[in-house]
Amino acid sequence: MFKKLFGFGKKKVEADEKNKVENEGLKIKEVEEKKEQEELKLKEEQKKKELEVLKSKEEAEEVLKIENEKLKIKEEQERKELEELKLKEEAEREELEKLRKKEEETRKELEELKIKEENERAELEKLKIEEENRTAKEAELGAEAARKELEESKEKEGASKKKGFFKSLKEKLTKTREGLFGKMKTLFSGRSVIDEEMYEELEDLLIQSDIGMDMTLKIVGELEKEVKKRGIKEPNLVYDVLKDVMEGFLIAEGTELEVNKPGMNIILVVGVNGVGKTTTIGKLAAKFVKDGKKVVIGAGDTFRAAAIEQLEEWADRAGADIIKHEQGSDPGAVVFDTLKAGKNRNADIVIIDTAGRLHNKNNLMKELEKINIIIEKQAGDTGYESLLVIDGTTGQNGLNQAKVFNEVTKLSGFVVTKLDGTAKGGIVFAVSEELKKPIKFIGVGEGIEDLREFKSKEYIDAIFE
Ligand SMILES: Nc1nc2c(ncn2[C@@H]2O[C@H](COP(=O)(O)OP(=O)(O)O)[C@@H](O)[C@H]2O)c(=O)[nH]1
Ligand SMILES: [Mg+2]
Repeated sequence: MFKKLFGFGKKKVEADEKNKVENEGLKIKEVEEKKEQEELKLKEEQKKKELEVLKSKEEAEEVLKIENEKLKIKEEQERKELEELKLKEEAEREELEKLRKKEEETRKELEELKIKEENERAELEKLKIEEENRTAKEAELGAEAARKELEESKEKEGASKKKGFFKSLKEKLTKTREGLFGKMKTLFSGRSVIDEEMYEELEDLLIQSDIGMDMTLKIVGELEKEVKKRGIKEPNLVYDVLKDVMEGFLIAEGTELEVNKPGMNIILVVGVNGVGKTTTIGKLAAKFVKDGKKVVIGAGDTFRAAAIEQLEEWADRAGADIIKHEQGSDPGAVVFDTLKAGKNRNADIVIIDTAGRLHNKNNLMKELEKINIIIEKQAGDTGYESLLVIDGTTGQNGLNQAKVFNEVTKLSGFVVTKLDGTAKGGIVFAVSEELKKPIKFIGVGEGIEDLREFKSKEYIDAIFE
């Protein structure tokens, strides 16, 4: 039993031992499990932390991204601003360039104006000197010489009366006919074919005869057309075509003076000094008196005493009355008195002489304006002739003077004088072309009969061979 007990006790001890060991193992296991759990927890903790780090990293990245975006926008804005600035700068530069150009233009204009003024001044100076020379010459000549001159021209007049009118005109225009227009005939007859060279040579000749560039080109252009149209092949036949073409360019309408209205007809004569106004008035008056008209002349050139005397001589010869004031008096008053006298004396025609000082365009304009107003008051709606006298020997210069007068007065036509003294009868064409008004008379000498009504065909016949 003891044994049994002992055995049992042994067994119990063994069991207890076993239990103890088992418990020990369980404990260890528990500790191990706890450790494991703790480790897991730690791991989780770590993971969590990592996640958090990741998250904050992501957030930081997001912030960076936004920051970048902002930066980009700012950059874009700056770029745009720069662009705008550039554009503005460009515009400013352009504006500056424009301003500079404008300045340059104004400078040039001013320069041109200065030159023009200088030229005008020189021209006026020249005219003044010319006039002074003429005045001196006139004084020198004196009354005796003037009388002699008149007698001589009376003789001439007698001689020309014996000849027919047409023959006489041809004779008077000998210089022009034998000069350039004569050369033209040789130009055509001296060649065998019609070619460009022929037309070019013709151009040169026409320009030399004072026809002017524009008119020359028109004439030659028309001639080429007409030659083709007529089928002309021989150069010497071109001369006649040229004659027709040139005639066509002369103004044929309104060449007659309108002086046959019932009542008093008024003719105002203007032009630069020395062109032949007074002489033309004398010739005109003689012609009208011969036609049975009562003529009164007004001495509107009050500038020089010699001018008044000269007109008196002409009035005497022509058989016309003259109204004059003292030298230096107001031309407007002379015009007024002349018109009054014309009315009182039942004149058919009143002719008014004027001074032609071109020293100052403004003064001339004012003086002529005043005279025009006085005449207009008298003439009313019937109108009057306003003739500009041009010296045919002065070429382009004469034409330029004519343009000035044409600007300041209402001209009805022209008188071209001294065509007997020039080989350049082409001025007649230039006048027709440039001033677009008819030539009414031409002066072909100093004699009382040396004023011819201008008929284009007669003129052409007289200057062509
Ligand atoms: N050869 C020529 N001389 C002329 C002609 N007309 C006028 N004269 C002369 O030109 C000069 C000036 O003429 P004048 O009538 O005093 O000019 P005005 O100053 O315009 O009045 C005078 O010597 C005239 O004899 C003309 O047709 N032929
Ligand atoms: Mg005169």
